Amino acid sequence: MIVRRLNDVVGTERDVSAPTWVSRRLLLAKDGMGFSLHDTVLHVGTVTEMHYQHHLEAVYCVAGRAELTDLKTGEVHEIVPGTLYALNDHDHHVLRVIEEFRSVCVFNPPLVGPEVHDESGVYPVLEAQPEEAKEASA
Ligand code: 9YT
Repeated sequence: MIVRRLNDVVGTERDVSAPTWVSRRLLLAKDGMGFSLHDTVLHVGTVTEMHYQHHLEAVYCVAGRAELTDLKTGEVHEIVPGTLYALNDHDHHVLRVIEEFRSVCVFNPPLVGPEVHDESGVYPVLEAQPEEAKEASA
């Protein structure tokens, strides 16, 4: 069983930042769950374009407010606490944050750890390194 707290993760290699967000990766590929789970905050006033071509992602908003635009259809959704959106078709989308936006994000396949968006809003597919190999190279 894994019991892990946000405080255990903050300031470690599981705490990953990009210009518009910070993602605390509570579960990663190496935890063996088949998905990763993040506590992610997007900063107020930011606009983030994303296109997860290699991953499926579900985002459950727990605080704040954002406007989500589906860049294929032009459809716009208000995302507030209690709202889930699932990118079940690798949907190209943009999130405009109106109030600091906090969410629980789940990725399949799981992130390995350090992924951030490239210039097209894509996350790369990284190979998970077995724990023993990492210890040996440290
Ligand atoms: C809501 C969203 O997708 N934010 C970007 C960061 C990403 N979800 C992550 O790695 O936690």
